[in-house]
Amino acid sequence: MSERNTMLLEKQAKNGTSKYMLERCASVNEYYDIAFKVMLLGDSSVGKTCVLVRFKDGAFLGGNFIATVGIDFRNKVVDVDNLKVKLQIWDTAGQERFRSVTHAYYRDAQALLLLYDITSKMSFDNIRAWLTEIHEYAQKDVVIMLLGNKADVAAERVVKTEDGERLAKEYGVPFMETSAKTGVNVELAFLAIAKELKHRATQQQNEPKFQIHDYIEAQKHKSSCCGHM
Ligand SMILES: Nc1nc2c(ncn2[C@@H]2O[C@H](COP(=O)(O)OP(=O)(O)O)[C@@H](O)[C@H]2O)c(=O)[nH]1
Ligand SMILES: [Mg+2]
Repeated sequence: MSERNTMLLEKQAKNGTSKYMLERCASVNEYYDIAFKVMLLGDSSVGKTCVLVRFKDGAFLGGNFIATVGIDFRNKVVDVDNLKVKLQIWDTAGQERFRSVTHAYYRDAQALLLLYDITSKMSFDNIRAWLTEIHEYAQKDVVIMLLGNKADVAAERVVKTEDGERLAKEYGVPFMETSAKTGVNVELAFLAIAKELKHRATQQQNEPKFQIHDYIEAQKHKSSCCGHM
């Protein structure tokens, strides 16, 4: 969210006029009602850049390794109920994980997508370190989601789905396996985040809370009946 939007939000919160702001903004010809900052985190080469490109452009950057230089972001507007939600998705370079520069970036992120590669035990083992970092530096109410990426490469899998599920349960975060190559669950991951953030921002007191875990489970089952990893 821009500095101006943050200021507006704070002002409204002080005035007690509204829990959220509906500001119609035009950005590169695309209108949105509300915007959120989302960050992709995880070790180098787990597929963060590919997942972002898959979501943003519906394509897969196969073959060569696309070195992410520093930190970069892409915007995508999605429809949630009747609102246009802009996700500003920040892509990071994994090798910077213990550098203070990355911390500064996710301090103001509303959601974090934490990725590991199902063909890399090391990237999975590092998730705990990532979560420790996140709990130290991110906002207290940040939405976290764990993603086991490269679900398409079954032959080289070394991290079982159950292991991912167990770890996610331990930390109380939603989990799913994704593939930037086939696209499986990529849109669902971002949509679930967008829905959760939108509901948090606009929820009235008497409204039932949005259940991100239930939503994901329902959608996963829907797609698993006919989808392929
Ligand atoms: N098979 C497969 N390869 C992937 C997938 N996602 C990324 N890759 C490959 O993994 C490598 C690293 O991806 P990249 O997005 O650059 O990782 P990052 O360092 O986390 O941004 C590249 O060669 C990608 O083509 C996926 O879902 N399936
Ligand atoms: Mg990258």
